[in-house]
Amino acid sequence: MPFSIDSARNIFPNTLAADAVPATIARFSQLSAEDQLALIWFAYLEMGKTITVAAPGAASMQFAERTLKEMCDMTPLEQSQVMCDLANRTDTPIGRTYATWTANIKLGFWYELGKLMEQGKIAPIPEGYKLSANANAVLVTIIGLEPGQQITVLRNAVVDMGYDPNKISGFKKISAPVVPPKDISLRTQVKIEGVDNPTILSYMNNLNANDFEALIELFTPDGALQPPFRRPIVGRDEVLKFFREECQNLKLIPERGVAEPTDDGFTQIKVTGKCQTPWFGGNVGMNIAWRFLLDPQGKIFFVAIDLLASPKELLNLAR
Ligand code: 45D
Repeated sequence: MPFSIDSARNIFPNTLAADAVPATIARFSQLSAEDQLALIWFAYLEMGKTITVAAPGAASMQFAERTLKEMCDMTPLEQSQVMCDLANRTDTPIGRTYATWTANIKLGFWYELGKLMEQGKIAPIPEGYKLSANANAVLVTIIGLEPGQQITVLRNAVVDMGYDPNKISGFKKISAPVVPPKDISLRTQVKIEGVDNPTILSYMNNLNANDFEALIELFTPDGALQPPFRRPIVGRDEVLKFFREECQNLKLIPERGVAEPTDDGFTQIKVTGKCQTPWFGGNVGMNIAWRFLLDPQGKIFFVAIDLLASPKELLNLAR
C-alpha cells in the first residue's frame, strides 16, 4: 500500500514528544486575559534570570512600529486594554493588524512592549498583581519545564493572540523580508552518526544556509512538513512559504540517526539532535527529532519535526 500523508505521520511511533507543551498551553488558554498577561510577565522575568532573548532584526520590526507608537500615545488604561484585547482575541483594529503578522513579528512586538513596560512607557503589570490559583499552578508548571519547552510555550501563547485570522475576509499575512542565502564559502556541513543519506545532509545544510530554493527542491511536489505540535503543511508552495516566514537563521545540529528501507521502495530515517532559534542562540538548544520518509527517488515525501520530551529521547532511535 502506498503511503499517504496521514500514514506517514505514524513512522517511528516510539518517538516521545514533549506533550507537556500542548497540555500547558491548553491550561493557559483557560485563564482570564489579566492572568495570562501577568503569568507571561512572571514567566518571562523568571526565565530572564538564566537565558537572554536577542533583539529582533530591524527589518522584521518595521511592521510593528506603527502599532507600538500608537500604543505609546495612549493612556495607561487604554494600553492595558489593548493587551487584554489581544489576549482575549477581541475584534479590534489592532487585533486585526496583529493577526496579519508572522510569528516572528508578533514575538518582536511583545519583546518591544516588554522593554517599554520596563521603561515605564507602557502600563506595566501592576506591582503585587496576585495570580489566581489556577494561573499560579500553570506558572509553576512552566518554570519546571526545560528551557526548550519553556520558550515553545511562550511562543505558542504569543502566536495564539489577536483576532482570529479565519474570521477576516480577504485575510493576507505579512512577512518579514527573506534574508539572502549564506554564501557558499561560508556554509557548514553537518555530520550525522549513522546517516549518510545525501537528501538528509542537504536538508540540514540548506536550512542552515537559509537556502530555501535549494531546500524545497528536495521535496516531492505533494510533499509535507509537520512542525512541532502542528498539522502537516502540504505541497511545495506552502512548505516554501513556511520556510521563508518562519525558518530564517535557524541552526540545526543533528547528532545521530537510523535509516531503513520500508514499504514500496520508500526509506524511513529518524535523526535526533538540537535546534537553536535566533531568538536565544546557543543559550537554548531544543531537543529535536526529525522523522523523514523518502520516496524511491530519494525525495522527501514527509518530514515531521518533534520537540522531544527529554534529553534521554535523543538516544531513542527505535521504531
Ligand atoms: O503577554 O527542520 C510580556 C522547523 C508580558 C523547520 C510578553 C524546525 C505580557 C524545519 C513579557 C511583555 C521550523 C519546523 C507577553 C526545524 C505578554 C526544521 C512578552 C524547528 C507576551 C528543526 C513575551 C524549529 C515575549 C524550532 C517577548 C523548533 C516572549 C524552532 C518571547 C523553535 C518569546 C523556536 C520568544 C522557538 C520565544 C522560539 C522569543 C520555540 C521564541 C521561541
